[in-house]
Order: sequence, then C-alpha cells, then structure tokens
Amino acid sequence: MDRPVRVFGVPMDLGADRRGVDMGPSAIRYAGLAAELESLGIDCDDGGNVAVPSPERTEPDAGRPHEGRAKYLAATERVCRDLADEVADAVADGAVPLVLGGDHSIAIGTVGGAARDRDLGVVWFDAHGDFNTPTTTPSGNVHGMSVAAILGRGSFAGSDWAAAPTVDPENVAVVGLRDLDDAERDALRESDVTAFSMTDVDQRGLPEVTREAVGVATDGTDGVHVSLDMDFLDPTEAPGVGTPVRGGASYREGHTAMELVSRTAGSALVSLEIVEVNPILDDHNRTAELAVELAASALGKRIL
Ligand code: EXY
Ligand code: MN
Ligand code: MN
Ligand code: MN
Repeated sequence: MDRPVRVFGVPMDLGADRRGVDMGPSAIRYAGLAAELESLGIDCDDGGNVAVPSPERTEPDAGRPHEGRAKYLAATERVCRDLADEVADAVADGAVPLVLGGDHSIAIGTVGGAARDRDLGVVWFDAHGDFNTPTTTPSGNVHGMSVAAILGRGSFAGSDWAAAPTVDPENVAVVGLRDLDDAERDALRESDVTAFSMTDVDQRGLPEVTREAVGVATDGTDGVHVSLDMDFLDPTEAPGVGTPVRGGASYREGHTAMELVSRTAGSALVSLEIVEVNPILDDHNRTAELAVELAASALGKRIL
C-alpha cells in the first residue's frame, strides 16, 4: 500500500444484540495493528474513535415511520453521519480509511463517506446477507440491514438517509453467505446484487469467487470498499463474533481473499473495514489477532 492508512475505531453495539462488540476496536489495536502495518512500510495514523452513545442512555425507538422494527436507528444514523465525514476527509486527504468495528451497522457510515464524490463498488465478506429492512427484520438489529441501507432499499429510500449515497446494486458483491432469513433471501435473489454463498465457494473455489466479486465492484466504478465481517471466517478460526455460523472460510481462505483484494483491486481500493470482533466471546484475543493479519494481507502483505 503506497498510500497512508488512517485507522478509525467505532465502538458500536447498538446494531447487535450482544454486548462486547463495542470493545472490538480496542482488541484489534491491542493485537498490534499499528505495528504490523508499520512493519510493512505503511504510514499508519490513528484517527481515534468515533463517539457512540451507550445503549443505557439511548432510546431504542424514536418512533419515526421509516424506522419500522429497527432498534436504535436514530442514534445509528447520527454515528454513521460522523463516521462518514471522517472517512470522506481521510479519502480526500489521499489516505485509505481502515475502520474497526463495532457491529456491522457502521458500514452505513463507512460506505456513506467512501461513496461521497465517487461511484463506489462494494465487496462484502459475510456469513449473512445484511439485507433485511426495518420491515423484514426478525431481530430489529440494524447490523442485519446494512447492505439494504447502503442500497436505499425499502424504508431506507429517501427518509433521512441522504447521508448514505446510494450504491448501485450492480456493483455490489457479497461473498460467504450461509445464513439468510427467508424474506432476506427472496429480496437478495430478486436484486441486482451478486451473491456468492459458501456453496459457490465450495464448488468454484474462493480465488475465482473473489476475483469475480472484485470485478463486479470495479466494473465502471471509481473505486472499491471492502467490508470484512469476521463471521465470514469459520468460528474455529474466529470464535469472537456475535453471530457465528459453521461452515465459513478457513484461515488460509481468509488470507487468500484479502491477498486477492489487494492484488486485484490495488489502487482502486478506497477503504477497508473489519467488523463484529467481540472480545468477550473470544478465545485469548485470537479473532482480533486474525483481524490484524487479514488487514495486513488486504493492504499488501505477501508471504514471498
Ligand atoms: N439475519 C439476522 C438478522 O437480521 O437479525 C442476523 C443478522 C446478523 C448480521 C451479522 C453481522 O452480519
Ligand atoms: Mn455483517
Ligand atoms: Mn455476519
Ligand atoms: Mn454506477
């Protein structure tokens, strides 16, 4: 990576049911992120944390019509606006923002900032589709809605979501799917999003699937955002996540995916985020340590 990297932590847990994911940024920093990136010759600057209100002092429901069953949506919007401003400033300064979660609702802000002033493609590595809306959500958790939000689907269209510029579904690829709700599956199938399940990964191999996903995100766009939900990996490798699902990517597949992102997106990589690390659920911080390794691979680290 020849551009500087600017790290932001977003200690967000309003979008998930599990406490502890707010400590993800600390765990990833503690696992040695800055030193690892600096050892690669990357100029790494830590922009600190974006402020997130605590659930104890936040109303889950502001009662606005577009919120449906979504919990803490108003507070999530506020955090995502602040994050979007930080991300947009970092990109304008010529840096690559590396955003550490926190739950996956923060992607609404990261993408909002990265898509400011450009046509953005997105590659989303996740066990889940994150394709629910405030109407279809079974849980009310916004981390299960962030792809729908960045696409402006359902009640995310219009309303107050002008902060998140709409991303074209034809330039969005999701990789690693193995847990979808029924309505979410139908919506994803009918959409123009390119979706690769673990069945596709099993049958075609992760390298081919990742290359195709990056191709979808770069085709006719000005750049790519990569969003890595650590539950993309198998829980044996990444136990410290709130919604683990068996049958995920192996340790080496995780690295392969990130190395291919770096090789194939290259200078088109606008921003990177790593989310859903929950140190309370982790085994001696190994999920955070893996997050550091995967960030390094995505930002250019090579074995040879
Ligand atoms: N589909 C479920 C829901 O909407 O509640 C689970 C979502 C989990 C989302 C995770 C983090 O990627
Ligand atoms: Mn997710
Ligand atoms: Mn997930
Ligand atoms: Mn376009």
